Amino acid sequence: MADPHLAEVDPEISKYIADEVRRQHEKLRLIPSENYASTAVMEACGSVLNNKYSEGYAGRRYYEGQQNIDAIEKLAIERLKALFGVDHANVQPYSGSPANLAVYFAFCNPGDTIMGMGLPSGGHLTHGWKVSISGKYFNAIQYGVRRDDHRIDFDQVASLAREHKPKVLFCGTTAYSRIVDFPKFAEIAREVDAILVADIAHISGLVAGGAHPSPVGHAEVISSTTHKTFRGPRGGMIMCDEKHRKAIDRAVFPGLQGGPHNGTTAGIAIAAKLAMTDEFKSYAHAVVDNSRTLSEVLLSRGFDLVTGGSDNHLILIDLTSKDVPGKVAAQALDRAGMVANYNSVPFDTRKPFDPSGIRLGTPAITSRGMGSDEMKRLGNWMGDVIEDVENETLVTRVAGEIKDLCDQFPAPGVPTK
Ligand code: DSN
Repeated sequence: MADPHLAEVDPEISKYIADEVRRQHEKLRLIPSENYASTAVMEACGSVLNNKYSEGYAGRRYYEGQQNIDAIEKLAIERLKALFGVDHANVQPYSGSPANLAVYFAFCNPGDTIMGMGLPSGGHLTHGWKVSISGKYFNAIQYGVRRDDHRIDFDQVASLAREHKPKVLFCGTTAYSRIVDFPKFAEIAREVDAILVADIAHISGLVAGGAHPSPVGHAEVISSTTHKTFRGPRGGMIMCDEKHRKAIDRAVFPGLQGGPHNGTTAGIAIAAKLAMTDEFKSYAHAVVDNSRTLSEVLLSRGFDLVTGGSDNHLILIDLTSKDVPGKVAAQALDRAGMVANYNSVPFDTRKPFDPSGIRLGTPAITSRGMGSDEMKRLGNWMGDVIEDVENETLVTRVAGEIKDLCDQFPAPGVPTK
């Protein structure tokens, strides 16, 4: 059977991919949940592993021909156990949302009480927000941040937990720029006999690299995506104490999913191997250093940062004082070569589709090797554009300067030729 290359089979898709390569090269990608996976990870994801079905777990599959897949999945699991210091890892969840759904399925029945951080405060949809299955199928109690400093309101977490006695207490965030205090959550979970689940999707690379405290020893279950600060493939993982191994494995398969995506499993194994290196530890710390530097420049430009700064990879800006809606700012920044996302801020008076803030982060630009000097330039470009959003001459000039900068910092996994 003829087997021509993509450019010949489907020139339209081929062109879009080529355009995306260019976009990912010549813009500063600031969406904090995005990154550049390494070439090695990309190779595994695009390999023949795509062609194999492997329902079940290593040594207990429902299909033959698993000689290589079993070895790959075992390697991924062993490396994650060593890297994070956990008893068990399941690497089959298709991504973060299915991972969290599997956690609920492992421990809860429909109607049970669960608790998580509300989306408007920086939690994730799957932590019980009303439009998600986690908010519809469970009695979801939502905690938030304090009005005065926008930090997690632990008095509220404790009083809601005592009142509602959730089976599962989720901690972990998607739009929160500070350290998550896992020991404090664990204390509350213990008091009400809840299972503490730490969703470290955003920070798993920082945890692996020692740039954010680990939830291990505090949370009995840890869920994550694998493609954010962890720099792996698009995927998910659940790590847990030995006592929960069976419940988690059963919930993922056959509870929720069919065959695992084996190319992704290999990508997770590779990412875990890379995350054990000193180079990765330096990367994780550089992500945080860059976020701090960028925060300082933005503060010096008069921006109002939620919580007043950042000690992780992420910055949330409330643009109310600049009198520019988040969406307008995000669109102008994109035209100028800086890709962030518009985002609600805590206690936002605007609607989620047209909110007051923008969210940005340093994982991807740090993967390109950018550092303090580049953060200073970036903060000032952002200030210039947001303070003059309709100035297309400025936007074009900044986009050109950013392209020149990007040419000096090739991105991992993005072919330049
Ligand atoms: N976790 C989301 C984000 O932070 O972008 C995606 O689900």
